[in-house]
Amino acid sequence: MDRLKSAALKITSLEIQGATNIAIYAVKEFIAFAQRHKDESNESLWKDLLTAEQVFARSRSTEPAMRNGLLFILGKIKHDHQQGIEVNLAKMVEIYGNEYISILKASKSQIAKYGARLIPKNSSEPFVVQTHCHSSIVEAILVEAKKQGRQFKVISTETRPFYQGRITAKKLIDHGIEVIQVVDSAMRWAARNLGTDLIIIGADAVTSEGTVLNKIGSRLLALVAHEEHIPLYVATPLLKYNPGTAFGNFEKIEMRDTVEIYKDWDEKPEQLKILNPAFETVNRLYISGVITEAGIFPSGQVHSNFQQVYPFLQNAYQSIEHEELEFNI
Ligand code: RUB
Repeated sequence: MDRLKSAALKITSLEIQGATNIAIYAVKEFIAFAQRHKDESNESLWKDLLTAEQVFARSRSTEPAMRNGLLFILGKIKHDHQQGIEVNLAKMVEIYGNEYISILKASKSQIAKYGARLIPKNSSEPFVVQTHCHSSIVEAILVEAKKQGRQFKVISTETRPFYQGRITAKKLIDHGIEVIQVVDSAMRWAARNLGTDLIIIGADAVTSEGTVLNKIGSRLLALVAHEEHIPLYVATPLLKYNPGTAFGNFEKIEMRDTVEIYKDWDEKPEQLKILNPAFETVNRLYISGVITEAGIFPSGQVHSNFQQVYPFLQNAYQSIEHEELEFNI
């Protein structure tokens, strides 16, 4: 369990960042945990898997793609058990874990293809795409568009306090894409003065009402998009959907340690209160569409598309919720 806890700490500390990377990393560590398990009995491993799931779920809130991954594995195993299929538990964690990772990776490639089409092939004016933070899915769209020969440049925000915008800038420049970086508070100025044509952001979570949760500053960018009449798209696999929101559960917004903000400020007054919310909500009214593996549509349709594409996950969530004592997830 100690190795699993240090893996979870890498998520908490942002050594592993971005919802998709976090989900893939957590699932791989979950598989490794099952394989390291000394006790041969399925009962004891099952109990420890439930604890391991909780360790990851608490490593960062606002990460349904990670939680859905663990639910996918546990739900499939439970389903097999109910069908009377007796299995080697560690092996099944590996099989279902790898299946989830494959689904997530395939979604990313599909989204990259759909999203790239939003950037015109032969634009007479230089096309400008603006983004915020670092989203590996947005990055995949832009890299795909570049591969297809589409001409554009990118405006990226620094994204304080962790400067994930630098990851975006570095990765895009490595692919030969022109990037202009601005401080977060210049996002409106940049949209207006640098001629932003399209805004694409990632997502950490999507609710049943079509609200998107993403890095703090995303709502601000959405308001800029609204004011400047710029289309704003959210690039997200359906697996970021939190099925619990359809039953009245809230997706929590992670509040991070305030030291991340003032660590290099020696003269911070003792009495000063600092807050460090990691994410914020973007109302569906500000979203032109979500770019998903099932196509591009309004964010309010994520719930029904999730049910259609991943009925197993929707059912697993419901059955597990009703059997909390037996399967406390
Ligand atoms: C990252 C962030 C990203 C989403 C989507 O925040 O908000 O936009 O996680 O990422 P943090 P992806 O750096 O705090 O994790 O598209 O890679 O899933």
